Amino acid sequence: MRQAGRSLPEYKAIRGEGTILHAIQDPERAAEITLQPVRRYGVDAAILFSDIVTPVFAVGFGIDITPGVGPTCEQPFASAADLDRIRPLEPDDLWFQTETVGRLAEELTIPLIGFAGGPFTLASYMIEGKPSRDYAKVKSLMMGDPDLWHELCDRLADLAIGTLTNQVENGASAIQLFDSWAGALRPEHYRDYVLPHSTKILSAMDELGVPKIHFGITTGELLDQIAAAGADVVGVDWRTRLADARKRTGGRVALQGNLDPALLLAPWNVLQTEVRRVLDDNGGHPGHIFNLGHGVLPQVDPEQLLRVVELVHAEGRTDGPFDETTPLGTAAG
Ligand code: 1CP
Repeated sequence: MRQAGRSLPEYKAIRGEGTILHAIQDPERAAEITLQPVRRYGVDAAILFSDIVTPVFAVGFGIDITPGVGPTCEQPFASAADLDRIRPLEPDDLWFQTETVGRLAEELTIPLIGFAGGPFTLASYMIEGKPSRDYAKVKSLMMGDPDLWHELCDRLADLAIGTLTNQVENGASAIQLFDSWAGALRPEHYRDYVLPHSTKILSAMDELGVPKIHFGITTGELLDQIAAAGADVVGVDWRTRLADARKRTGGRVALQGNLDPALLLAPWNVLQTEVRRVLDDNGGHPGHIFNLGHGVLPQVDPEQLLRVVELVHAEGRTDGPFDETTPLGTAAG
């Protein structure tokens, strides 16, 4: 999830001035920021320090990340002429990502998760020009000019395939497709306007042979389609119980989630009850990756996250109790 390391003092010490897009172009720093939450928390996988807009930025569309706001575009995507601003990725465009992933593959003893943004979420920033609550411009372009919408998403799918392939070829051992805001759509609109593009991305990953995680928030009504897009693992936020998510996905996929991240701010006795509730909901099923239902809030006390990891390791493993001598990442759970 986004921002696991953002509340850490060691992150603030090396993050530097400027936007995050500046920081990720410094492979030594980006690799170190990726490793910080791994060292601190002893989690079972690392997620690359990057952002979903990286490939859109790398081909020169004109997108930035404004601190405290999120992705912004001075000239949002509005017409067919703007397609010219989304050229295909060339090998050198992602040189910094190649180098960061390569360094991490050498240092990590646990899996590295590479990631990309899903078509709806990326298109939403490009069309709205900033984070949105109602997605009014996105939906009006999507339904008012479906041909343009599909052409835009096709190009975004190619960018996602390019960045994911680059990450896997350089050492990432799983990928995650974040279509965080796709839950804003009705199921039939998701099916017609988004699913074909997510399916294209995930099926292009088949030949790379790595596990594929697919996630969006408020996607309780879309979980069957998110699974059908070709995921091995479906991320579930906190609104849907794991037992229900398992029914909706037909038991064909593993699940990831589903602790409400806001509860990291609650007293430990409350938080620990909620962690156990997620584990109980899973009911010992082997196909569960414990995670938050969305990103870590910046004001979270790192001690709370550490306690959660320790509790999950002590009680959540389906292959027996956590053994300190087992290298992280080799045990299922
Ligand atoms: O936290 C980490 O280091 C992990 C790396 C990571 C990931 C996996 C970052 C760094 N971003 C992401 C993915 C990402 N980016 C998603 C998908 C996951 C999710 O839903 O959280 C999304 C939707 C974004 C877009 C984005 N980038 C936002 C959200 C804006 C909105 O619409 O509300 C924000 C705030 C960013 C900036 C960003 N990306 C990452 C960090 C650490 C930050 C904050 C840095 C800053 O403000 O300077």
